[in-house]
Amino acid sequence: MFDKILIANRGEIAIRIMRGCKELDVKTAAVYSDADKTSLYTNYADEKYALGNPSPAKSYLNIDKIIDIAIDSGSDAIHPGYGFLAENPAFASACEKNGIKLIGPTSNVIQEMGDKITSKKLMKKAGVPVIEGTPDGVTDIKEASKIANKIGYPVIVKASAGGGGIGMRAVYEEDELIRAIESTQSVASTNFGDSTVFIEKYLERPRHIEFQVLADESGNVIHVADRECSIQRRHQKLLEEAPSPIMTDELRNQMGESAVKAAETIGYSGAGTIEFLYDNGMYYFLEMNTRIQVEHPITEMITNIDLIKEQIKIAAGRELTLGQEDVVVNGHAIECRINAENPLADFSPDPGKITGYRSPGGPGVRLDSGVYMNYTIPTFYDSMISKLITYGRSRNESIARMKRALNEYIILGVKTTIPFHKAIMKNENFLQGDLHTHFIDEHKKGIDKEMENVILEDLERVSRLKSTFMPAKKIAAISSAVGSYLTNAKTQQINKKR
Ligand code: MV4
Repeated sequence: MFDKILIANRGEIAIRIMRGCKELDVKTAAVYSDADKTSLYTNYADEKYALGNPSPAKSYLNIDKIIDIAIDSGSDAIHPGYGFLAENPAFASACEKNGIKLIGPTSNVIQEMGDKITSKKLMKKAGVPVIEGTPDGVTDIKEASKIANKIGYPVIVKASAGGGGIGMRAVYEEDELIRAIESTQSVASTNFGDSTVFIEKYLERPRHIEFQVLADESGNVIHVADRECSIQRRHQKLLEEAPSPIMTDELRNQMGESAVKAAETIGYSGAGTIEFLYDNGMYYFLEMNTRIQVEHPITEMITNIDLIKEQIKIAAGRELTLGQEDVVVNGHAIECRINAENPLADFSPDPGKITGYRSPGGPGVRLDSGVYMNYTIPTFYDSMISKLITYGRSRNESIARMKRALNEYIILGVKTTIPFHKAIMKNENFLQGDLHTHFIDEHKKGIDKEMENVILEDLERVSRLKSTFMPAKKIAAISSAVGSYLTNAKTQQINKKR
């Protein structure tokens, strides 16, 4: 086992990784930028090292600096978490060159999976279902038109490099094809320095279902079940659940077998995720993520497997002690991402000081967070405050617990996505498990209306506190904090009602 692991990340995931290290009796080293001097995670580490300048490029993305710190601190491994240097082949190769074990796959595997054309080819060859489309990049418009006609419209033009749906364009008729190709090429070129694009059949309302895999360095591969991640906004996940509401044992065996094949065929090692689009009874490989993901806790809850500890043990060269038969799905888990954003103003970020904080608890509630009362959320990084995870024996129980936990959760000083999640918990389509990747767009009106209702309910709850223990001044402050989500017009309407 490693003696010391450097955690090349910040916030809740740094804490989550350190928790795994503690349980394995491995020492930890944290890195922090000037903006993270007061961040909670640095206190969980045995040692901490300054990165200086808060800009991501100069701190958490600074490969040379992080490698130097790993060497100077005597760390024998680096855990990259998610984002930042996770999935950066240059970073993986720098670790390899310096004899530091990166907790993740090899640089070569990261590179191959980062290129969508390459990964799709590898999967097709391995017999994993892929969406019909051009096998290579398209440059010739005539050729592209011919293929698009053969596939049948709508088609989608995607960039081979990068990810996160950047530049991709759905095309409904031949007339639009040229412009879509040119636009995707141009966006891909600016963003990734690679203008290669490809075309495939466009699925209009698919579900996003992903499989967790674990692979050791001896070639043993298992899948650790599925997650449903269809509720996204501009390719940012907001809420995930495990298992998918549509999952059956049969479908899980089938998709799980494809996921295992996918990992096997590329010689994967570590924890990874195989993303699929599910449409009309069929599923197709979309992308592979070669990192631990934000939403890993829901898988941990339903399988009782500690994915972080498994990652570390695999990187230390141990063989998996879990066989496929040891992965038993039990119950249901939901994760709500609590971000400092105003969900009633296009999810615009609202970083700042947390002036009031009370976290939820009780049966089936897990909260992975990196914040505390009076903490100021820096403006330099993502706006996630915490991940609220609830577990139940059934989907309904996990939903009931999520509703309760969201109502217990008090965050003052910044606007959060809590009202959004409360609205989702009441949405009839969500309750039915009727989900797809355009869920939020399609139900925006209803969700917005429901958010206004829950904010009104919160105001009522605050006003009821008056008769119990809180001074009037405090009540007024909370009341105005809750009301600040709404537009001025709406607030006036509420004030009249009160
Ligand atoms: C698609 C698709 C429909 N048909 N490909 C979005 C991100 C990128 N990784 C791939 N994406 C999509 N690819 C075909 N052929 C729909 C999406 C998509 C999506 C996928 C997963 C989760 C959320 C999404 C939201 C919008 C579009």
